[in-house]
Amino acid sequence: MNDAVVPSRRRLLRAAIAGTGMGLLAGCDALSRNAAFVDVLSLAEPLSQRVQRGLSGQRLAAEFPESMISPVFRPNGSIDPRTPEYLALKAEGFRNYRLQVAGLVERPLEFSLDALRALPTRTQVTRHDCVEGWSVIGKWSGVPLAHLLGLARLKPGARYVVFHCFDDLTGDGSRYYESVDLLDAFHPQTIVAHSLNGAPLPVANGAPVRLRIERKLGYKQPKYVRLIEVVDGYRRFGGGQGGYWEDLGYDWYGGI
Ligand SMILES: Nc1nc2c(c(=O)[nH]1)N[C@H]1C(S)=C(S)[C@@H](COP(=O)(O)O)O[C@H]1N2
Ligand SMILES: [Mo]
Repeated sequence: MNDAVVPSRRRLLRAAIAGTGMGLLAGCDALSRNAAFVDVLSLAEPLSQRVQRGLSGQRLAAEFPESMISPVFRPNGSIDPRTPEYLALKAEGFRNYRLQVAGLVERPLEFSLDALRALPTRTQVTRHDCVEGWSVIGKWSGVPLAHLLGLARLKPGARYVVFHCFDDLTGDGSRYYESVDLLDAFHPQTIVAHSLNGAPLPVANGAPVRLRIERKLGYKQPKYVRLIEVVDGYRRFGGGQGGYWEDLGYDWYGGI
């Protein structure tokens, strides 16, 4: 694959920003002209990832009729986090939960659950594919991540978004985390989900808030999200590979 894919991917990102309404927000025209931001598309990437992106661009994941929703959205990984900070929030019905948006942003933000629910909402019925070999279909509602990032306004140098979670899956004091590039962060089906099948997220599926990044495999759908951090690189987090399972050898791109 030669660099010929890069210009078309730049166009896709501009289209993605326009499609999410970002173009209407103050500062966003400047953002889309910002070389560092657009430069996310020319990152050195593994060949497979460039081929996949080159072929599919901002293609949407399939969405399904409500009649196909699975009776139970099978939970996996952490299903009942026991870290002290999570237990304290859960004990209060998440009333004191605040989702933080920070890092390379002009305006760091915090949202209560009520504040998140009052923001523009996208609902999508999608299939979740775990690498263990099972799939389930669920209806998710939440705030497009593009909207939150538009409110926070990216600073020059922003290239990735890291999601920090409350749970300690291994039990060694570390916390689950994940990351995506800006193209996936601004994808129209990337939402900060607060509802599953029309009800608040159950604890097993990531209460109070999880990401849905619909073009990605299950392990790239972080649950129990505490902080959304905009960064210039993800090497300094965890084991340096961009996510909990990536640190154990899984592919960072994790596309489907
Ligand atoms: N914080 C956190 N997020 C996580 C996990 C986890 O253990 N902790 N497991 C991942 C994996 S491997 C899968 S398949 C899905 C499971 O989501 P579900 O429990 O809603 O089915 O969450 C992903 N996100
Ligand atoms: Mo998974």
